Amino acid sequence: MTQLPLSADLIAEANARHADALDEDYDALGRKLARTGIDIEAVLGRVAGFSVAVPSWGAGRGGTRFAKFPIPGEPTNIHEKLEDCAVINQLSRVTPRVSPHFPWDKVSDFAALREEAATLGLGWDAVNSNTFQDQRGQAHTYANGSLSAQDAATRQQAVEHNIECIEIGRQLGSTDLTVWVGDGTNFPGQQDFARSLDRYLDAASQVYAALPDDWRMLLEHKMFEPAFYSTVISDWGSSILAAQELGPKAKCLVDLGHHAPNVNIEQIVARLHRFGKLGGFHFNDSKYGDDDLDSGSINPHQLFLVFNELVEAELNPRDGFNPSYMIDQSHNVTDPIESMLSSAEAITGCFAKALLVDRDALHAAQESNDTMMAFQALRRAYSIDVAPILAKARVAAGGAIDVLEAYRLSQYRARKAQERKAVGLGAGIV
Ligand SMILES: [Mn+2]
Repeated sequence: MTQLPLSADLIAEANARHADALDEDYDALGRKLARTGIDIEAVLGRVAGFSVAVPSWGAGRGGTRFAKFPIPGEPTNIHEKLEDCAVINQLSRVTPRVSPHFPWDKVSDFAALREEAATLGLGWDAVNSNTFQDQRGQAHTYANGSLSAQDAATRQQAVEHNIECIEIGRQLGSTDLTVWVGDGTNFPGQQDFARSLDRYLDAASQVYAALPDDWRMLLEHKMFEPAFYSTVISDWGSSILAAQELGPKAKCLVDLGHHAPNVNIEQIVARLHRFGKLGGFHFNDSKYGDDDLDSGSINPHQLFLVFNELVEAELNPRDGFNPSYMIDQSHNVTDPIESMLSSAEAITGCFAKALLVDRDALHAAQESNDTMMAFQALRRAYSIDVAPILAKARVAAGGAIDVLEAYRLSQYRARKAQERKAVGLGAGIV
């Protein structure tokens, strides 16, 4: 029996106030799309089938390297985080899975945690290991790296932690392990580039060997931070080389914020897919070199172009196409639930716009070197307001027409501020 956190009546009452306007907008959009041969109901069906996971850590207020400013009612453990994730999914109906992080989300009974999530209408996405910080009681420090550390016992500890994450994931019903290591250097000469990668590959292959048959190991690259001179898995080149060496179950995970500014990420998506190595995607946005801002808040056109490649990839599957989509942001100045509601809508909206691209026209223009018409095929889709399709999909699934309005009407955060213990101050993480 599912027990969702918000009152269904409250959502229904809020929706009733917008229902007529939504019908009007949806019908008008349907007529507009029909003129170009697009069946809005078919698009609605695809949007209804779309989903993106939310990270458990995203439910709390993030922080910068300098400070974290908690808000009253913030979750302080995995149970409270799940409840918040359930609110996001109840309103948006597009975030039915949570991606946990260990050891942060560790509990004594994972079967019970799986059940708890199911009661809230949630499943589990990729499990994330953490070898970028030391935990209390840990035998060996990660100060000089984890899977690539010079010290063999430290590497072994990092391998064992990843294998433990796989075991936890099996209990939760996950089938992906996401591995991101902060390993790298802050000074030229600090480490040998080749030997540190050798050590990483050797340790990662031990993790790979522990993967169940139906699991994937998603390698997440990041250009810099916490290491500021060099990072072991710094870019998609290092990532795909490592994934190819590890084996078919190893795939690359692209995090939008983990590249140099202005890098053509949509082309990276196409490249990784071409070689059957695109395993997952982390959504966020950035202005400079961060990976923290809300999806689509800075460069929504880039998000659309990424989805254009993802839809193209879906139509041309090579070695299968089943990427794991997740929001990965740090909410420093907003209520995390509101940020993830807004981001889920931005992400789904770009997916919907990518579906509206006239692929035949695009491909014909490409084949005949008609540059302007190829570009216009994308431009036309990008300029369409797909909000009525998204809202219709949400309502049909029990969600809200206006997710932020319904959330604020629910007074959820104020209620949690009364129930939950306060979060301590301190520096943030990632
Ligand atoms: Mn990420």
